[in-house]
Amino acid sequence: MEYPFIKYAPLNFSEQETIQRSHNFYEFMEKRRSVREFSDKDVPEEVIRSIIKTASTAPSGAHKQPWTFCVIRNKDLKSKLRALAEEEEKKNYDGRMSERWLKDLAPLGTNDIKDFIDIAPWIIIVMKKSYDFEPDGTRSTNYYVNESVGIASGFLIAAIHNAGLVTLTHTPSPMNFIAKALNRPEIEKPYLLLPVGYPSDDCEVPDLKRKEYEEIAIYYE
Ligand code: IYR
Repeated sequence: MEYPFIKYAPLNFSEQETIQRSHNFYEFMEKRRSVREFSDKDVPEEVIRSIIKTASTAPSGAHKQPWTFCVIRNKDLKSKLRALAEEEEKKNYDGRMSERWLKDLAPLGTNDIKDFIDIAPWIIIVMKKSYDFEPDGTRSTNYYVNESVGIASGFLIAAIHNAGLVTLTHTPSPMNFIAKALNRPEIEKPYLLLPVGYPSDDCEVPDLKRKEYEEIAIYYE
């Protein structure tokens, strides 16, 4: 693929605006929480479209955009995915996860019941494509696939929060059952399952604290 180069249109905020916007965005993102208790209140399809389009603005290795977003609202398919996810998670919680892992998860109150897959109006499955096919059928390579799809997922989560909705980065593992249930081609592997919707009225989240700035940033002279 050859691209002509075009002039980049800078946003040109004043320094004051830059400072203000960086504060405002932080304050807004700081309110995001992973939620496990969903309402069945519907969300327009238009919203799903724009959040996925936002995710797909993410940078990717050699601009290969190595992702597919599977969008599910069919109740039977959601129930099927929930049953399969719970089957795997039961094995995880009943022995596949180490004692230490279970101990680390205990304060978060997670378990093998994944009712949010049934309840949330939409499920988005982020798929990663380790390789691809050109329109002429020749095989092409993707690069930094985990990094690229991770960044796109971050954009997606931010877009969900921006719309006033909630999600959970659910990783029922192993996740092969999802590709099978959704009839996806061999080139795609499930990366994340995100329920998207509103929190339930009585939704609670653990009162966790985020690391202090001094713990996460190191400056060099
Ligand atoms: N996949 C399991 C377990 C789990 C693992 C981590 I690391 C979490 O932060 C939360 C859950 C589950 O979804 O329950």
